[in-house]
Amino acid sequence: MDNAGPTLFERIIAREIPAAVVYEDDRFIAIRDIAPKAPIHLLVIPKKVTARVDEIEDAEEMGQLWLTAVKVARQHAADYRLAVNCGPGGGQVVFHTHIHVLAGWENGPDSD
Ligand code: DGP
Repeated sequence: MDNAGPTLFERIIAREIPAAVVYEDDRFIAIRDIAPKAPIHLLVIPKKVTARVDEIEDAEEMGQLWLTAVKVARQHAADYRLAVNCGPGGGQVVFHTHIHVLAGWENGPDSD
């Protein structure tokens, strides 16, 4: 990470920017995506900042991130898609690691 100042998601965690928070504990926050690409579209975000998921080297940290994403997903849907965009070429635009939780389609993700 460089020292370019707080990330967008750090500012959301600090309540400097409003967001619809659906889950929070001491290590993670989950919010509704501002531009949803599914009927349910959440972002699960570690409070410990890394720019992209492949910067997380600690297995416990990585495990807790995915366990939290699954927990949050199950709180909203029985079936869901978890997705990570990694780097500009992977579609990432916010460089603070996050997992997308996408769900709520009538007949699966390719039905709408
Ligand atoms: P990615 O492409 O993986 O970096 O996804 C970033 C997501 O963040 C994108 O789906 C839109 C969402 N997003 C961007 N700005 C905001 C914001 O200010 N608030 C919320 N809740 N979501 C945002």
